[in-house]
Amino acid sequence: MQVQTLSEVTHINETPPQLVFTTAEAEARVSVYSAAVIRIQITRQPQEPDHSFAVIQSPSTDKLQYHDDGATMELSTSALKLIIHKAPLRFSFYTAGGKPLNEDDRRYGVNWQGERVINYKKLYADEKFIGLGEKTGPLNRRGKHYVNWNSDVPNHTPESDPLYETFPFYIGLHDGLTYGLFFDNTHKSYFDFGASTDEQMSWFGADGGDLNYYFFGAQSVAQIIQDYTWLTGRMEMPPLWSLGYQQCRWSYMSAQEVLEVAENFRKYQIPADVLYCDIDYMEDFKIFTWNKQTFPEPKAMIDRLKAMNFNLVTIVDPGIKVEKGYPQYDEGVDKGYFATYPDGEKYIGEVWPGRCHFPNFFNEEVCNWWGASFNALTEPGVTGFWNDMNEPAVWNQNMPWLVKFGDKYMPEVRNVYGMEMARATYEGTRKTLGNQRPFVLTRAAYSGTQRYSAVWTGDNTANDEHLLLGQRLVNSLGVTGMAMVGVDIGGFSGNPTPELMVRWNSLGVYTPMFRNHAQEGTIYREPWQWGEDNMAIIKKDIELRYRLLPYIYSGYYQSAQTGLPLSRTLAINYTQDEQVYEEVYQNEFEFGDSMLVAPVISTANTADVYLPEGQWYRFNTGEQYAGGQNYTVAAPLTDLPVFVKAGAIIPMQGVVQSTKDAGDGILELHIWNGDKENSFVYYEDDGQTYDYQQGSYYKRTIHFNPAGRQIDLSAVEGSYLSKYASLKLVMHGYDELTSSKFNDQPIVFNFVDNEPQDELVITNDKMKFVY
Ligand code: MIG
Repeated sequence: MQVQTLSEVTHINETPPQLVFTTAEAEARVSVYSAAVIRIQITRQPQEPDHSFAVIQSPSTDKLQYHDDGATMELSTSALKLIIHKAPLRFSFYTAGGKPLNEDDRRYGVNWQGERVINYKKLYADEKFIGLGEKTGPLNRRGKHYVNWNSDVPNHTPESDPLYETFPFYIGLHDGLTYGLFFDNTHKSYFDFGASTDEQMSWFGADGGDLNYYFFGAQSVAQIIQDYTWLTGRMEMPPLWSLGYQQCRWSYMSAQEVLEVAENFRKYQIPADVLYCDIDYMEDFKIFTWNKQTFPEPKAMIDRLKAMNFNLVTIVDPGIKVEKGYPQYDEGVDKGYFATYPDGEKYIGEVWPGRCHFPNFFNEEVCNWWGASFNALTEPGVTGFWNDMNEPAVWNQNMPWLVKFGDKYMPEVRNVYGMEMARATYEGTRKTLGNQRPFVLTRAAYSGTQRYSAVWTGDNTANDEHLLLGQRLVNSLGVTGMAMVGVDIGGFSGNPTPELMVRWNSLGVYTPMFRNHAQEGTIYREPWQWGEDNMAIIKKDIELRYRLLPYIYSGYYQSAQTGLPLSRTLAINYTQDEQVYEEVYQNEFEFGDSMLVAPVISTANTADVYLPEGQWYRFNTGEQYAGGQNYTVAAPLTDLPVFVKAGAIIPMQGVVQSTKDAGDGILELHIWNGDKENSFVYYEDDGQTYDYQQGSYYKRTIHFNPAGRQIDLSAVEGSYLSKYASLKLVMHGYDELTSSKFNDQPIVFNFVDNEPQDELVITNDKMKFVY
């Protein structure tokens, strides 16, 4: 094997927007994307046209600021300093103030081992690492090694690696500083945070391709996430219905069964919005078909679901059954749309339908064809599209490395196949659904997938370890830009105990996507399968999810604007607090701006929780806690430990049975007493179309000013009319409040905890309360 280490610079050339450093074996190109985002691309290949599946920005065209000091060159922006050592060529990043953030290992720097390329970095004594998306293991990934190679891993454990998705982006933390690094390379890749190097180095690399990375130098984790999602894109507003409760199963076997499930939700008055058809709705698992015996009239079924305010999501797998007369097969063969061996023979792998071909989603024409096929689903009224098996999975997992997708060999593009399928699905269904927002859910993904799809974490297991693991995966995916994430609530394989089902459902309330799903052969999981007492708890929790939707939807607006996820590991906002990385506390997360949730296993009825700095209230009891401390708190199955920050502003609504219910038209504005000012951006739109992109939204800032004993609602922006006509203020943590002023007119209040005052008519103008 030939091993090479990047050697000394022989030539430097500025070809805007790049600085190009030539060495005997390679070329290194440095470009600035923004003050805090610098790209380094080191290649031994002749320059190819620049292409990325993830990145949607281009380098800045501002003149590069640098000076040559002989042995080094210094490139600077307002946020970063990059010192380029010339002999040998090594890169060191510093803050603008000159503090070291990230430095190449001086001995090995960038190194090739055959086609494999690795970048060795200095490991700082106190350095921690978070990120990499869907990765098992602890919140702090120091001392761990990870591989990215999208894989179908049923029955994975809390240590299994790799799983289904690739997000080669991490955030490093040391000396009170923060940086991010996105290694944009779709080959099989590796991240090693000081495992097996006797604390000498951290490193990342891939089996092929360029050493191509983006360095983020913002000095807060939240800002790094914003910068990373600026570079790779943010989610759109999801359809509101997808934020309601979702009930899935492998499989509801007939239209009749689907309808019965829907009827039961309405009969028991358990709110729900979404039902799923897993693979058995198809004819012989042929994608874009319906089983004529069991789903004879899909449109009639979906019409009845619609009448009950349900949306339907159907599954699609990439494998197209080899069968003459099946239109997707015939057309795909005719037009050469499938993956092949190098001699052009079509690759065959076995999956659910038997022998299958696999669409080449790296070709736009194939994507358009795939997208148009969704007519078979959208015509009868399907609005959600679940992309499974797109790692791509084939039985035994051994798709040969020889397989080609167009001119790309499988090892080069495997990690991005699922994302491209999700993109084709999203773009196709956006066309067929007109102005309606499609809901796309994918199992395999790569950085940037947030632009097209939600993800779920694959086939988990019905036990407490997976409940906790699932939360860490959700939190970690949030760091890498995936805001819309779910886990199979209850656990996919195995049977949950009733306690686990109840507990996991209560955590589902605070999961960005709230979906209950189960493997074939397991016991039924619907809320009424658990006995009356358990059903009552499950129902109450699902009702709470619906009560919180105004807060959650506004939270998604924030995600769409900034890339900040709804479920936030405490490492995002309490980065320098050592406690948040402790094993007992590492699963805790903030849900939106104002809530903190501590996941608890089903067999415990107390929980050790850590509350970071500040003042906190228990959401359900109003009990107050001083932050910066740990507590053992009660955690009965009826009350997951959830806390709200002093000063919290949480808009809620009354219980509705689905997101399409008109409700009572009352918006509740809950405020928790505290001594710090706070504000919250409230957002609403029609929840289903793209009209919001044309200004049809309703947005206002709610401001809480405890010193002035005042609450202000700014004037409304946007042309959408709120569905709420009146407002109830609910003040928590105050003694009785009886008199106050509304828009300078005295009014009589009687609003203590959960005892709102009379309703006030909401106007679009500024509103002011003084208490
Ligand atoms: O080989 O469609 O992860 O959610 O229920 C299993 C059947 C295929 C795997 C998915 C799971 C889904 C199941 N699928």
